Amino acid sequence: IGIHKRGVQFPQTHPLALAPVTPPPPTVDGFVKEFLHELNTDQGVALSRSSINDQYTALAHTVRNYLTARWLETGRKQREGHTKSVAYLSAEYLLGRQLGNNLLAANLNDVARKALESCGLSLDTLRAQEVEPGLGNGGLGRLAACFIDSLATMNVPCVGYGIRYEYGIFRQTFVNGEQVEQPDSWLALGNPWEIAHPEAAVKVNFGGRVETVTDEAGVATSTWVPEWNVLGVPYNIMVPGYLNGRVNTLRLWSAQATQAFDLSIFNAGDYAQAVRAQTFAENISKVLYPEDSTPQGKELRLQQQYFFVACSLRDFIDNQGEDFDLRDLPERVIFQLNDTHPVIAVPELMRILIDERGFDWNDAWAITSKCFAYTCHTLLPEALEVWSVELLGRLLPRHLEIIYRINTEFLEVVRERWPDDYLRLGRMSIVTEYPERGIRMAYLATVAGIKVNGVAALHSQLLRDKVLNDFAELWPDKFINVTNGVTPRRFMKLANPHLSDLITDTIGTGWVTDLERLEELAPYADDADFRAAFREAKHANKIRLRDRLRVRDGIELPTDHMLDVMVKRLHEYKRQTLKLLHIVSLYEQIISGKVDAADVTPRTFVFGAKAAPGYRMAKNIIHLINNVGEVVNNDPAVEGRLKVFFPANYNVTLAERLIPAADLSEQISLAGMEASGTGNMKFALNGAITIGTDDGANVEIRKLVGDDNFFLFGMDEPQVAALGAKGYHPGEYYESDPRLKATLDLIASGTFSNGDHQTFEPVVSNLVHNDRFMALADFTSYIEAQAKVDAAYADTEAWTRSAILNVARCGFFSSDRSMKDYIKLIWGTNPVL
Ligand code: CR6
Repeated sequence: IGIHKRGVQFPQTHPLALAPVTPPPPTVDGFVKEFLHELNTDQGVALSRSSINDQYTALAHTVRNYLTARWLETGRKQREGHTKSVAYLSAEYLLGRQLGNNLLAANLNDVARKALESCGLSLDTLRAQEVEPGLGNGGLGRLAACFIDSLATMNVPCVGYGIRYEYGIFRQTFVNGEQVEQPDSWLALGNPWEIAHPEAAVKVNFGGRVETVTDEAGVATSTWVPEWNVLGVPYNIMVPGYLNGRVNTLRLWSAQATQAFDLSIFNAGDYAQAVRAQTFAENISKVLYPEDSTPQGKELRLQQQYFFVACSLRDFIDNQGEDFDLRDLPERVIFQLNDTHPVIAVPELMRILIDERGFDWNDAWAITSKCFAYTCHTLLPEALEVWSVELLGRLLPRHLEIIYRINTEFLEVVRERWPDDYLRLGRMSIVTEYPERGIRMAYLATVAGIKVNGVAALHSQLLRDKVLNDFAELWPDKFINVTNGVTPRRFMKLANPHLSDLITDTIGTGWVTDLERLEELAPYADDADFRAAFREAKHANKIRLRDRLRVRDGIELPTDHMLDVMVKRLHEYKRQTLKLLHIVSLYEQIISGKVDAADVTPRTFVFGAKAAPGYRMAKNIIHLINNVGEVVNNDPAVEGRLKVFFPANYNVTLAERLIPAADLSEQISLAGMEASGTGNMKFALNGAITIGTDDGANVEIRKLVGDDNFFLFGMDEPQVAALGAKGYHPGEYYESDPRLKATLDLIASGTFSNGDHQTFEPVVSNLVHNDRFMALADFTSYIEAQAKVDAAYADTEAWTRSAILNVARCGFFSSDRSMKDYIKLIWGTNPVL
């Protein structure tokens, strides 16, 4: 296995073979023909005998066929144009279902619907058959998916590189209110969107040792003698631009054993031993690590990271052709590092250049230090990856050696700038000594990257001022901000057809690819007819959500309540508990007779959240939310006023139904903790109003929509820092606010645990005695803001006006704009038309 020769010249080429086969323009009859052809020849079944999965697969292939010619064409132009590409390196892509998105991009929706109808089939049924590829945990993975959609839509050459996990993020179920994880076997029924290229497999080495020989002139040469290896098999997935005929590629790597199994051992009868090597190798791409923002320093995870990065670099370089001069690499590519997960690519490129291509250190570094840029997605110290030197040295000894040298040379630069500042040297060293000797991947990325960006204005500022402050002093121009964005194709056009149609009827179609044009809606906020139509769309979305939840979860969602939604990973810093305290407090006030139920605004609270399987506190919080729902939903005292639902297994598919239906968007993290958030943008763009802290991209949302159209509460980041410095004692808040005390006491009393006091003791005592994320400090302010929400909601026309202004003023949060910023500030790539 090596590079597979491509582009063989065939003699006597038939004229039809000169260009990719273009399918006839999509007519209903043409589509039916193509669909039946796929069903018969590819699935090998007659329509009358076909299963829904056969039909879905044939439909997917039909759509794929229509896109194929454009895909091949895109590839050809890219190769021949020698243009600079973006290679987006990301361990996660949370794609969501493909069928609907690709029908939309190819403008095949209506044709497909009619074609299927004429075969007695329903497009909606077939769409529901698709299992979404959940190859990501949350925001970071979904962001990558939005970015590649935008780049394709903007005609920018890009290849997304990642891992084809056999099992994505676990499927969450609840048993007696507690989270139970089930494997996500998303490939069980096949994946019609991918094309495997086993002939293009890449070999990846691991382990072993480094041998150094010094020649007579005293020049040392290092050779890596690895101990074992695996193959990376690429799977290509189309990334079609929206209605522009461009189709980029997402290339995901799957691990395979270099030797399938040992026949001699098998023949001797030890079957398990015979397949051991294979099992071991294939484990690498077996499953996505389900930690969000708090990576575990596990060996398999480092194997995954190196595996996909080594495959991707080799693939990109080989694709440049045999006589490509690697000195030109910076003109050909920018490797964008999505968080620290792919940072091992830096020493890998150095290794390729030095060990395989014979460059000396300085030349290799001159190239490498122009090829990478780094996006940081966090502020939590525990989220910054540090690899133990012991582990890294064992798995990648040559890379460790290279990292040490990078560090040595880097510290020289620091010493030159700040002679004798030993503390600073220690602080900035890529190699840390505590708690054990380790490699700080964020520092390595910062040293190597041409740019380092945060993901929202506040986040980037805090990176500069706090987390990476020493580096920002050394290289002030390296640090920039690119605020995150979301794709309006999936999260408006596809997810919210009612609102999208209304917008298009009002301002035309251009907004889908030029989201700032939503501004043109602003004047309509004052138009009573438009407001009525806007409300109608929201109501229709609540009905669509009700119908889905009824079938999916057996939930009966009231469609006449304010819909108050908090969906995101379960994390203490995001403060689902603060939301819960609000709900329990409302409930407590009613059942204790302090408030008349009739005076309470009818609200339905919906949560969606997965907890990392090993995160005990998060799981306890999930249990509590479910049990609060159980009690509240069955208590006649609050009937018609409060409902609390927690549909299991929140994912992209559910988000697409949930977000368009929401009235209130909960973005309540402790200020200075949420790097950006992207759910916040999706809600605002779909006409929900935000209640939120001054954190992440909330800051920018509020600035754009205006204070009147945003419910701000809580401490800001400087106040949080000041309180932390002074010493935070949550118990004082508990003692001094009777409403808070009553709320926490109600939980502690066992009301939500059949009288048992132990079940939720961890949550309660953590809040009262520790409360790292200061939920109690923000409680009063939050409750006051929620009272304002109730008052505002009572004025239907004013509320609708605010909601419309949220949509109109959030065009900035398109991922197309994010991509423009990356291009202008970092990549210097151009669209290729
Ligand atoms: N957990 C941030 O926490 C941000 C996304 C995408 C996160 C979140 O605020 O919107 O990245 N960070 O930039 C990490 O995953 C490390 C996330 O999704």
